[in-house]
Amino acid sequence: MSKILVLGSGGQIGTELLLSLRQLFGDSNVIASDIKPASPKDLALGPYEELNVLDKNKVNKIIAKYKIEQVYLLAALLSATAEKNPAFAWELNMNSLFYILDLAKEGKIKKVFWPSSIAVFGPTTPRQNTPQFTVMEPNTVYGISKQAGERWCEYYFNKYNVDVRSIRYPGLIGYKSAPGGGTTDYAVHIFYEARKNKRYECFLSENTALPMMYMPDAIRATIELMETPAEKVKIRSSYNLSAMSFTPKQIAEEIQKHIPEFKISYKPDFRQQIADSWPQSIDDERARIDWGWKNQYDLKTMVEDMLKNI
Ligand code: AKB
Repeated sequence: MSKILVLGSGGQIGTELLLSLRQLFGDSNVIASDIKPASPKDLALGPYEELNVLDKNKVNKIIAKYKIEQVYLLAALLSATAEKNPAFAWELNMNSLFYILDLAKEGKIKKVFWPSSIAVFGPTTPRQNTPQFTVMEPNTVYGISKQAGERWCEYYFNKYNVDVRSIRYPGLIGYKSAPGGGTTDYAVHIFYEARKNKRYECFLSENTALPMMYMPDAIRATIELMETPAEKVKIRSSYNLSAMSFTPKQIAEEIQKHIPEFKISYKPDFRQQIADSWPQSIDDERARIDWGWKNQYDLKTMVEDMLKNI
């Protein structure tokens, strides 16, 4: 059985991806790793390595120790946090990618997953139904690192035959893990505040439309892409992926159908400018054609499921 390493397994995507991978491939075949020390629960659930992805020697040792064949590299600073610490965001987001791509180039790993984002697009990109191939001039540190990362992934595939696969995630919404440092995080916080306090002050303005996806769809897409035969994965930079698009006002209205007393107010901060530079909706035809991607959740079904579970 091929061994899998999840780097950043304590993060928003990592937490849920780890659960799904272990369900599919067995607890002992999926190694969790995060910069955070293991909790007793982490240790009880399966192999866990405390690891800073910038510690190249330790990354090497863990890959050799478990004879890892596949790596999901999820450790990164997201858009809002990256703006506060540009140099570190660049170091973390880029160097970790190089370490893993180089290990794959040397034949020490067979397959790599690396997450990109809608942040690769910028203010000069067409914002509606943004195509797979289009103008890309990101103006955030996070977006620049993701765009550069995409170019390097494609380069390593073309030059060294590295089997690297990637998705441009939209904003992700789930209840099993907390988001951290993203511009789209409001769409998760809103649920907790709606339940607890019946009100939410949103850091984006009411009509800011952004592409979003429910976490079960995002996790399924990730594993489906990784399990697709290599010859079908035609895009080695990163795939556009889409499920739904909504504004803070629209998600609040959907929540009000279940919690009528819920109130939303708006106080845009620096994240508004980031959101304004991103697409409002995404064309993901290539993912649908190449590896059969299809979302299951829309705004209505996502809100129902979130409120059932939080
Ligand atoms: C963020 O808001 O930074 C992320 C993303 C869209 O990549 N959720």
